[in-house]
Amino acid sequence: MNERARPEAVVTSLENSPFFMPFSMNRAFKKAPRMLARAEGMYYYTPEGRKILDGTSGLWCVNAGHCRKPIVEAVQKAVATLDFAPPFQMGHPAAFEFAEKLAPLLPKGVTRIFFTNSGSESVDTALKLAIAYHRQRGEGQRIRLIGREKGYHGVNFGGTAVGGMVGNRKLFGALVTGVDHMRHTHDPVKNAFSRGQPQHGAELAEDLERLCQLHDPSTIAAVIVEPVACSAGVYVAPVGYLQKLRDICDKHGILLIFDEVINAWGRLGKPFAADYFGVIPDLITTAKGITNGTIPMGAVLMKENLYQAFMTGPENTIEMPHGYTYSAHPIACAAGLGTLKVYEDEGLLTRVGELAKYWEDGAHSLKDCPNVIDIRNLGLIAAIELSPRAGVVGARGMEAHLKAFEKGTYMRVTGDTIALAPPLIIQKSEIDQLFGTVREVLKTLA
Ligand code: PXG
Ligand code: PLP
Repeated sequence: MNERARPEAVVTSLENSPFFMPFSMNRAFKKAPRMLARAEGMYYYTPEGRKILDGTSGLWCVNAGHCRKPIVEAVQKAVATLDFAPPFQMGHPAAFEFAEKLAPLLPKGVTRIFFTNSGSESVDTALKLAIAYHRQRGEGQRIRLIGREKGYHGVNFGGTAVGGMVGNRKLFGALVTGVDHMRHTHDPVKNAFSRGQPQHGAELAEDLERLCQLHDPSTIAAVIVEPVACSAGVYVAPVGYLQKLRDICDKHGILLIFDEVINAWGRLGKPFAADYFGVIPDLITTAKGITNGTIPMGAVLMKENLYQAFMTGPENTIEMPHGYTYSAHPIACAAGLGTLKVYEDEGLLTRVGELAKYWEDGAHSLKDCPNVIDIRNLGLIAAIELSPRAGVVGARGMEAHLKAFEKGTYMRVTGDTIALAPPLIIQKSEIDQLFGTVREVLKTLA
């Protein structure tokens, strides 16, 4: 591995850069940038050649590790063969091949795949499909959408509206009408330091029944939840909670959407969280790990009856007036096919089953560190929640992020919660290294 200094690549000043960085502290970053120049396997390398352990799979997406050869080669070949093909009223073989290869991996009864380019697009697509599905069946009054507090469903209008992270909503006005939210499931009094699924909180699903009674259930189109809510700080569905949601949805004819943008692709030791929890939703939104983060792509996966509801009427009509210029982009499909090959060859969609206990023990070993008020985990995901400094929520978390980067580890923080979800190829020695660094960082934090 080449760790030589590469002075030519070192950035001098970004202070006046025109780049408006997404979801970032632009001014602080441009004064003191943290740059990544290349990546391989479990590691990033800075322009100076410093080696950085990737503790959060990029942004929860690089499940097979970085720059994996089968994916890189598939993309190189694709870009030199068919740079673009129009996805409306035309096709290309890789789109059909990718859908064909994905189908056997989907949870039982989930059969059809609509391609998008991100998690946000998947969410807005799924919400539109839900409303349109009811309309197709003569229930056009079902237009309400139910999300949950602390939910993250991307940044498009629909996803922002059903999302439940206040900071992501407050700047954007009234968003979408007809949206309501269930309570979140975080109960630190009863559940702090739970290992895996919390024991308490199944009854919080009754909140959906309450909203049904408030709005009249026949006006509700769909409910969307993340089985493990990752962005807001890793909140795992309590034992029995998802099944209760499923039962209430069935009782009232409401569609259940699992947002598995992060939860899918082996993160919990199964291809999908629906498999892990044994609860099958009507629609699944996904993205990220579908191409290992290499090329942007997302997908909405649905049960057969959803697809069939649109396959009515004369054959010379467009059944679903929705889609993106880059839906099923040939290079994304190639990246997806390469990714599936790596997942399959290395058993990555189930590997976490063997690692989860070791990971859980590592995470909970940090319980004695200063300022730690909760630790949450499932599969290869862990959150270490720190108490906020008086009057400055997020400052301690951000400092942890900066110190970890100095010590050669990249990890996400949300507020004062450290969120870890490394590539699924991680070795036990690297798990030790990761939690060892977090321990060192926590010891030195004011
Ligand atoms: N739904 C869920 C559950 C997500 O986690 C999206 C939708 C949106 O996907 P796109 O591809 O449009 O970003 C996400 C994305 C973080 C973090 O650090 C999480 C996401 C994105 C960026 C940062 O928690 N999740
Ligand atoms: N990844 C892919 C793409 C698969 O098709 C399968 C199994 O069908 C798996 C992973 C599971 O791998 P294993 O059976 O080696 O655990």
